Amino acid sequence: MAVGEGLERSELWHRAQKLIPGGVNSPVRAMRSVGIPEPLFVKRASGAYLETTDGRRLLDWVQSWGPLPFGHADPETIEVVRAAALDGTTYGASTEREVDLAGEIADALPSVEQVRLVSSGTEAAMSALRLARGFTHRDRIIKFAGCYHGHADPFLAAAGSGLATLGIPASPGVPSAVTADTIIVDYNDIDATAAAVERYGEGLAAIIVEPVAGNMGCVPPAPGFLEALRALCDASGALLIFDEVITGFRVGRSGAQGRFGVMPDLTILGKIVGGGLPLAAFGGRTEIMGRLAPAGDVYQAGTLSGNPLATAAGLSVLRRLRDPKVYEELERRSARLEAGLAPYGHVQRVGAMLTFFTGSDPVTHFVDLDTDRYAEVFRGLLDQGVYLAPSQYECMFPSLAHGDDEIDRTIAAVAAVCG
Ligand code: HOZ
Repeated sequence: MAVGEGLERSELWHRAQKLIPGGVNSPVRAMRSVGIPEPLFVKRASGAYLETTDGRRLLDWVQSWGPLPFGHADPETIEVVRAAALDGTTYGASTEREVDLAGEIADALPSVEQVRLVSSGTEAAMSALRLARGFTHRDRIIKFAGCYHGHADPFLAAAGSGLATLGIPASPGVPSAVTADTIIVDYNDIDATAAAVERYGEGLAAIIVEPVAGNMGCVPPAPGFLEALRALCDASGALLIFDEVITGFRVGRSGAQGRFGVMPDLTILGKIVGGGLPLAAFGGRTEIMGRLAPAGDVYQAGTLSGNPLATAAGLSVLRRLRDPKVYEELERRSARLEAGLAPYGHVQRVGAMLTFFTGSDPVTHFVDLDTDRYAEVFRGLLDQGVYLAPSQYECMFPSLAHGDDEIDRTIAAVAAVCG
């Protein structure tokens, strides 16, 4: 069936547009920017594949934007979630699994001593920033153009992901006074960051960064960039915040901080820590985290925080990620994909996250990408049953469910479309 056909899908889309703004519950799901008027509606998913309501089986490289190192409907995750649900879906009170999950995170991430669990990456980023401001008694932050830290007000300036895709430089509804304290610098530009710290350093609460950018396409940190941020924070008294929502447990068990050997003061986590259920976290040294209420006076809370189903899923996944063979295999498969795609564009990869750029130039910071060409390639691949993110500003997320067959089939499809 050709892309866009299917009565059920059109009916659904019609209804969705009436009932849901723009027809979608998160802007990155819309496909207009790749020239497809109606987004896919997913019926079910398993392993590396999605099945849509109009009966298509798609080889899925989006994988819910990153939380699934073992692929969709991973049997062990399903089993622990089912078992957890039988004991109740939420208590609004403490559980043993929350403590175990915090322990698993602290054990994996070298910079983290204490963890607070929340429900989304946006919430984690927003809370980490409040904590950094409360701890330092300062307001300003430096953020990098093209990095995306969820949709809380202070971060909606020159943000990547859906804002880059839709060309929304700054969102109405965000008070200008809030973003006035957000200083924007180009990713990987050490001199510009140093100049910003020089200028605003006294009032600087934090530098926040995706240690591998995943929301302007996959953009690795230049050699020395993360180290320079660490040194600038140390010199100015600002906190260094790594947003590891995408990189955490993906580019290695110890995240980007372990992979690149640079320790932040605070770490934001999401996606994989929840094993595919809504859970995120932020953590750091006890000295800083201890300022959170009720231990301290920086307020942060959540009814569903540490949800028993989500902690069950997260624990099941994180415990299996203790096995180094998982990362060796993710690395091998991702490298195979990278090598196969490289002749047809420009591939940037760190561990199991990569972007196939349809242009040929290396991407080192946020730039306007050739979205028209990407849209053509996206549609060509979808016609062949291969589903990439509906935006050039996002990543592909290999999992252990993507075997060599899936990888080779994708390379062949790209060769047919781009060759
Ligand atoms: N980080 C994800 C996309 N880059 C977020 C998914 C969403 O916004 O729905």
